Amino acid sequence: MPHRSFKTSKPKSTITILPDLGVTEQDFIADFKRYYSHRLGRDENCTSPHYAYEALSMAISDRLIERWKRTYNTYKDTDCKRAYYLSMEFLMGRTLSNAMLNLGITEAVEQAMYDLGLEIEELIESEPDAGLGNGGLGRLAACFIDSCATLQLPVTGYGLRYEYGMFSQDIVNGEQVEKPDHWLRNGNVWEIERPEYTHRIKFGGHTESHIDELGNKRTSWIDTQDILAVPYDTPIPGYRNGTVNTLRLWKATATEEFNLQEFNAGDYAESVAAKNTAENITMVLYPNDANENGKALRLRQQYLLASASLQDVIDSWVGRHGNDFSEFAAKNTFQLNDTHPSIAVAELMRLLMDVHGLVWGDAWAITRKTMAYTNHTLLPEALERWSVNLFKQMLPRLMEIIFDINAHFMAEVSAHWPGDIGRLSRMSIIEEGNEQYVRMAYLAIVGSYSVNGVAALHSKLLQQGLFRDFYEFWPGKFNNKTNGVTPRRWLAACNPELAELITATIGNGWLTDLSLLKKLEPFAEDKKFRKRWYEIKQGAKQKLIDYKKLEHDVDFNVDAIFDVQVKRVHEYKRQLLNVLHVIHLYDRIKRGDTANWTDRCVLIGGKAAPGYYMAKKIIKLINNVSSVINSDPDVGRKLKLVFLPNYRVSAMEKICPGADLSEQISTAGKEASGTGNMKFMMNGALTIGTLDGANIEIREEVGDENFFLFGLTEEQVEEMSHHYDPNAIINQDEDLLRVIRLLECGHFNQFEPGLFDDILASIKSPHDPWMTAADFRSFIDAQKRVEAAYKDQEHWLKMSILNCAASGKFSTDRTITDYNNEIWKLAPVSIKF
Ligand code: B1H
Repeated sequence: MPHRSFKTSKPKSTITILPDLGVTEQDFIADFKRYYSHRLGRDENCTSPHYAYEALSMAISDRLIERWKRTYNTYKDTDCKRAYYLSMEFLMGRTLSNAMLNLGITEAVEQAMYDLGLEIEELIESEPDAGLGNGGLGRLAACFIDSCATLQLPVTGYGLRYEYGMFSQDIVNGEQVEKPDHWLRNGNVWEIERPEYTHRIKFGGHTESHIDELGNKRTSWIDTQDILAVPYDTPIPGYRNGTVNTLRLWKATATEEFNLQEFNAGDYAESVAAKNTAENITMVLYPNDANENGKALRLRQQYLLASASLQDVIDSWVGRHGNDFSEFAAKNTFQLNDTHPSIAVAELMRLLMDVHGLVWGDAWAITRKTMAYTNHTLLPEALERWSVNLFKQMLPRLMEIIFDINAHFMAEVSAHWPGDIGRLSRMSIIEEGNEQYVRMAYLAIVGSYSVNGVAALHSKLLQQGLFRDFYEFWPGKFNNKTNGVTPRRWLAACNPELAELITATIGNGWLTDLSLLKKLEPFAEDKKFRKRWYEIKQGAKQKLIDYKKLEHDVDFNVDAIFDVQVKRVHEYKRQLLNVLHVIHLYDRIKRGDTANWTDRCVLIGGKAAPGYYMAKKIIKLINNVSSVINSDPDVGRKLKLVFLPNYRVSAMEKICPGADLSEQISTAGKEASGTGNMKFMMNGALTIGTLDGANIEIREEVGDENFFLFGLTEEQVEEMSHHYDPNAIINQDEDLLRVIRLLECGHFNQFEPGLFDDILASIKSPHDPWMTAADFRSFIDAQKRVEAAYKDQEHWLKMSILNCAASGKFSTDRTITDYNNEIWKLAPVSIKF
């Protein structure tokens, strides 16, 4: 590690080179130095780049503050309609390079740091990821708030400030080992604590009712154990437009009077220790992607988010309008990111009635015009249900309100379908049985004016399947909003070379209007352009090799197809099918069947939920197959398989520019949308995929000839599930049979007998919901088409360019514009700067 000695000589340029920040390079450098030495107390003896990263981030965030305050006050003063994105997850990743890009100062800061003898890259790398999310759902929230700021929409993100984010993944002996992610260990220079907006959150206790002087029933929720929610704000700058929106994350803390009794009894240490109970609530992110877990602490988290955020919005409303809520629904809308914050429906009712004195009818009318719900999954195991008993104990007042909402709703349903008992029990928010449960999705639907899915197929399946009764009742409530990703982070920032080529070719309008990428289409025919495209892709592949070489002792081959599957590990995403293909390729090499071979490097990365047995087995399988293949001299450069440990946002920023082939191979009907598929496409990878989620729309945009389609359709999956016979399929397919035999004879687990028996059993089970065997043949054939296509480099490059050119639809700017036009209806607010 070099010593940090800052050059004192004048920078090369003395003109104002940070116009977007209204500061000269000299002033900026002076700020940086002041922070480094006076605030952080470091000098040239400090070898860690971390403090230079912090000083730089402070200098940049200083310049954001003015605009942030102006944005905040403009929204307040103009009393414009506002939206609030309620989400248990915001998977932000790193902030520094994104902030520089959106402020338009990347090159200038790079130069300034260079003049100081610092490598900007090293500083960027020393920032920890803010991993406050599991995967696609959390990253979508992060992309959404970037687009909202860029579109100048008054939208605030509300979430939780987990002390520990998504665990960090180690691979030990081929197995996943989870390590806690204490991302706040070194502080967080981007956040500002705002204790003045602290709110009190109630838990436990009981309710008491009385009739008020007007004859209305009034309820108090008393003898509660309260905790406090303290907000921490992070600025969310729009792309070079002066808007700086807010992400407000709640941290749970103990109230002052917490356990006063024990304190007075002399149990000082015990009472202070009891603070932990309160602070535990926001201690850790639950690492279950697409799986409900039913833990009481999770319900506490959900309620804290809903209650603190709603109180925040209502307090600010009352500050401007007093107790007059007649315009509240016209001026405020809440988007619920899945059912995780959907208790907000009941909490808004409680606050309006119990705290602000509205009667049921008025409160219900407001709630139903204020809430909007997005569903992100059809998987039954991910649908949230909370035990009524748990609810009653933890949140007795909320449980009463939910029963009341349900009673009103059941009356509406029976008025519409008199005597249809079956429908009543199917649609009830309360699931009856040995134990009663609250169906959170139904609560969200009943309490919202809009319900959307996240890709066309997914929204259709919601309407025809999972939410069919509700769709028949309220067809107008249902709509689709196909997901997207922000092109600032996922093209401009992560792939600057490609971004520069695009800008040099079609101008820079694409950064805020991604449909302009269409203009690249004719350049697919331009040989010089293709050559440049090729060089950039190869450069990105080389960079990826260099980055990964540190961790792996693998002899990579930059001319091989880089075949990439990175996402959470889940059976429905079928990393297993990918491995079966790799084993098949290995088998071909061993058999000598390598005529017309195309070299391939398969990269797989992703985390398994800590309690997900099969997902962890699949990781172990990938690693075992990898060590056999990579060390076999017969295989050599023809084939490599590498597991990329600790996949996260900052890893994807390095991976997606270097991918040739994007694996989107979920069982049709199971992946709601996918968003990694969009990042790869934007960066010029071709997709091999099923007709699932947003793959369908990707293929529509780019054309079938530029997409490698395979597999059963959703209808075929559904139809085949009634008579699925994987053993017959295996026995009729020589290649699959050989793969299965290799697994059965323990070829990849020579010293660990029986290790993969459960995986084999799942493939052979007639009840395998993921139908891995059914899609094997079609997958292998599609991969053969990939190999042939890759051999024709010029043609492959054309397809790569056309994929990027056709990716315009998948910008979250388009997604958010759709949310705004069809759901929120906010007017953009321009902020002078
Ligand atoms: C998605 C989740 C999810 N769908 C439960 N559902 C969670 C469910 O902590 N939990 O309990 C966390 C996450 N995540 C993903 O959302 C879909 O699988 C993707 O297909 C989709 O692209 C993404 C964004 O819409």
